[in-house]
Amino acid sequence: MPLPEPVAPLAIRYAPASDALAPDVLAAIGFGALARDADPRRLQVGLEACAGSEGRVEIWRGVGPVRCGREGELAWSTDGEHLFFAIEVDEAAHDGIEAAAEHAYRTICAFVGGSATPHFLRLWNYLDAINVGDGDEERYRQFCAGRARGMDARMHASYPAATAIGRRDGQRVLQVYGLAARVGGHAIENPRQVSAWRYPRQYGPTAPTFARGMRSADAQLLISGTAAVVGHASRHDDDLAAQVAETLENLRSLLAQAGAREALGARSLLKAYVRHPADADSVATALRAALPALGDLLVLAGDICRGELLVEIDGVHALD
Ligand code: 3EB
Repeated sequence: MPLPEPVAPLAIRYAPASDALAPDVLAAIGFGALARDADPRRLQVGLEACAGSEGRVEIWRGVGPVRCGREGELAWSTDGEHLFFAIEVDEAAHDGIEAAAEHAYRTICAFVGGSATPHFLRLWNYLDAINVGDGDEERYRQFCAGRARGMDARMHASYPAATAIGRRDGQRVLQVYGLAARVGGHAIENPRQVSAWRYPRQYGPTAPTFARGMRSADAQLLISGTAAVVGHASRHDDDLAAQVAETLENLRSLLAQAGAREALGARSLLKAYVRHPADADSVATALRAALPALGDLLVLAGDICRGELLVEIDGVHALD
């Protein structure tokens, strides 16, 4: 069988906000109060940007002219190789976060699975008050249960990379957006970490269903939200600097597993989520010191899905 032809890469960068989007832009993701834009390519994630990231926008540029639109609740755009999709689901209309997550994933799986770009690579999930609720009633755990129920068999066969982060805007609206492609990627697990879908019962009745990373056909490593979790256990409770250092070890291990030729640095873009906005500057300083050549960094205030975790990092790294 011939190998799939190489695909020109999706270009991701963090840029100052701009009014008009160029015709090859697939997505423009801003941060701040939830707002719906007339352009389906624009999404506003309800997290506060900090440590110099204020006003910046994550821009995805496709490899040619982009078509975009809305279908039902979904916003989408495609260049024929890549698909951006986004959905915002009102929890009240679905009797809570669990059913809202199920609905979001069912809707996404139906749309993407029926498109010319049916291969999921990466998903981002943002929900209000992620740590509210005790034990198995915690909203993150309910989200995990609904997400898993809404996933179709193809997604259960190979989980995409993902991030799940808590907002504090009091808006009970689940935001899910993601990237799919015409050509499938290759999921990567982290040898330092138990695969999330194999987490033991103590973390909830339904394990989180995501891969630690995804190598796309255009040779990018899409890095899932990564925190100071080793094996399945959280490390360095309440020690910010040690959590950052442990998270960097996890990222290095993931890159090695993905066969990255270069270390984290000039070919990497990272997004750091900090539980306490007051930690934003020290996390940015620590990351810049550890990775002086880093391509770019965004720091956002957001809650991590385990109460003891203070910081989580996701991003993208060019592999070739
Ligand atoms: C962890 O390692 C930290 O539920 O989609 C990271 C990335 C985390 C994605 C998700 C959760 C998710 O378990 C939490």
